[in-house]
Amino acid sequence: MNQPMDPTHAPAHVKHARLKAWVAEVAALTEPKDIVWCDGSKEEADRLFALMVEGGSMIKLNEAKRPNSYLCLSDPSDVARVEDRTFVCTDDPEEAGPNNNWESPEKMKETLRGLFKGCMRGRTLYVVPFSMGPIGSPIAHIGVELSDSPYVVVNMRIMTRMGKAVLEQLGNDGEFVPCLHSVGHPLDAGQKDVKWPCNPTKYICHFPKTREIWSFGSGYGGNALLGKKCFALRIASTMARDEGWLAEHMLILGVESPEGKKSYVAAAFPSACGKTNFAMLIPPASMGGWKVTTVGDDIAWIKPGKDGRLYAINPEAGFFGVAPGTSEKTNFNAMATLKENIIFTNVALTDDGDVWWEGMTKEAPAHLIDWQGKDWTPADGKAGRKAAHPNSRFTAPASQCPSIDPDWENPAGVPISAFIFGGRRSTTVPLVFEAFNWNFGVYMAATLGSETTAAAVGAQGIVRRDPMAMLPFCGYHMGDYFNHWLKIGHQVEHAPRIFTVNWFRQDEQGNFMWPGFGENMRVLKWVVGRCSGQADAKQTALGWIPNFEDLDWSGNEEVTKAQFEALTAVDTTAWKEELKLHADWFEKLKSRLPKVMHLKRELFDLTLVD
Ligand code: TSX
Ligand code: MN
Repeated sequence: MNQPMDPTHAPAHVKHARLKAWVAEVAALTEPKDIVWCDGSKEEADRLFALMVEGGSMIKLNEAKRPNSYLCLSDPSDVARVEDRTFVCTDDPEEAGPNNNWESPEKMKETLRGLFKGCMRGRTLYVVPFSMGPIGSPIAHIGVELSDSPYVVVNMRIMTRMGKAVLEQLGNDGEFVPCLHSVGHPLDAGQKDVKWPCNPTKYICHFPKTREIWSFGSGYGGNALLGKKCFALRIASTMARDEGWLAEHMLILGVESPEGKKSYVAAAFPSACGKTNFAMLIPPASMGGWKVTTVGDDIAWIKPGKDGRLYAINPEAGFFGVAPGTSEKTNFNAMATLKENIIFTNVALTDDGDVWWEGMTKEAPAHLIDWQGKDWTPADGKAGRKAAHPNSRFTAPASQCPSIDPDWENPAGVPISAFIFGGRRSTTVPLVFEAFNWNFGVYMAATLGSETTAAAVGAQGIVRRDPMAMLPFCGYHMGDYFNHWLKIGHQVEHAPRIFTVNWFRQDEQGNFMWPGFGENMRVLKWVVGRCSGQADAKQTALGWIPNFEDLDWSGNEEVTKAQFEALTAVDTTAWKEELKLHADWFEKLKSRLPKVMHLKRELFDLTLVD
């Protein structure tokens, strides 16, 4: 007897009825010409790269200079996440909070069904099963992305654990987050494809109650690689709230002492603070064998362990990093990671088939093809035209990073000793301080701010509040999120200590007062020293601040004691002004702001005396 034809084209080994039913439903809606279930193999990726090279949407780089690597140039209209087109769809708008765009799930689904109707005509629908975190880890979760973009497939293969092994883990009835994506550019019979298909109408939509993601119209980054910001942060943050864990916009790094004692810290920084550089920091050799290892550069999933500590995994398997500014000087380990098996997006192409971006080398090559496919020379650079887009990216396997931690794929995660919150602040915020207690640490994180990088010398940017660096990524009301943080700290027996750092304090002339980069190891050593009771500090209104003698200065040639005093000074007048800004900020979240936040602010104000 003939079997009825499976409309999903699922391989015989796929027995997950719910998954197959969903794929069939999406295929009926979007009308693709074909359905391909991705196995995650190298052969599959090679086929897709060949397809994209043939279609003109990818350039294969010089095999001798950059083996197995590709360059992709996007449409100039599709170069970044679209925050104004990003929605959290809850029954009650108050649940989404002032930090999210809101629409009702019913109304949004209706709009989206209209847009997705027939949107994959003439294209292949790829079924991309992926695990956020090591497959089978108790901290990991699975998603399945349905996308009509082969660019998404090859990026997801680097950024997540993707393919057959994930389907096996899912079994017949495993839980997964359905992630539906289309570039929104159907091809009618005979119609030629464009290099970067997308749609001027864009919607990046999250449905926390049903744990679904629908993304339409963009092929770029966090709009399209749905495991990252959409799942691992926006959906996962609501899962974490409901289940008692944390999904954070944090790097995870290991600090190893010369004696081999290992500690792990997780750190949150708003954009343009050098988060990936910090995750891959190389300590000064003069510090005598201190080492930093990388667990992750962007996202941490953190769950309480049986021993009362918090354990973190990096849910990702790759780095989707900003290219401009990355050099052997600023991030040697990143440059080493980028040697092969890389997808570059919107950087410039050199005449010998390699890549270049602003800040990669001191001198630009004499000729380039810029990110828009046009000829570029250093004269264009001087006239202000960038060769690489400022948000151009590399997609790189984490396993290739020289500083990758031996336990980066440990399914149990790594124990976190400290949380670090940092922003770009030219004034007011000292180099480093430790909060007196958990609640005060949460207050500091909730009021975290960063300055927009000002063009003029000495000019101060405006401070944008970005609590826990989560403002664009928290899938629910920020006030509830602060409350969740307060709760977690009191639920776990050994909560991490909380620190604030600022690498960007400036003197009156507008010079950075701290050398930063590898020198940040001196601060990091003090942080882990505090956690193990081995580092001293003085008490201030802000919290515990190191005395000059409390940092390891071996080999230091840059920072004098006087400079350090200025770097760590608590400017009472500036903090009085800062607290007024905190009050303005809290006003925006007042409907759900925990009372503890107000109380901490008032207490802080009373403590600030000259
Ligand atoms: O990434 C940075 N880090 C963290 C590194 C582990 N950057 C780059 C930020 C842009 C994304 C920094 N920039 C850091 C820093 O610690 N500090 C600064 C500021 C700074 C810039 C240049 C110098 C010193 C400080 N010095 C010279 O250029 C010689
Ligand atoms: Mn990020």
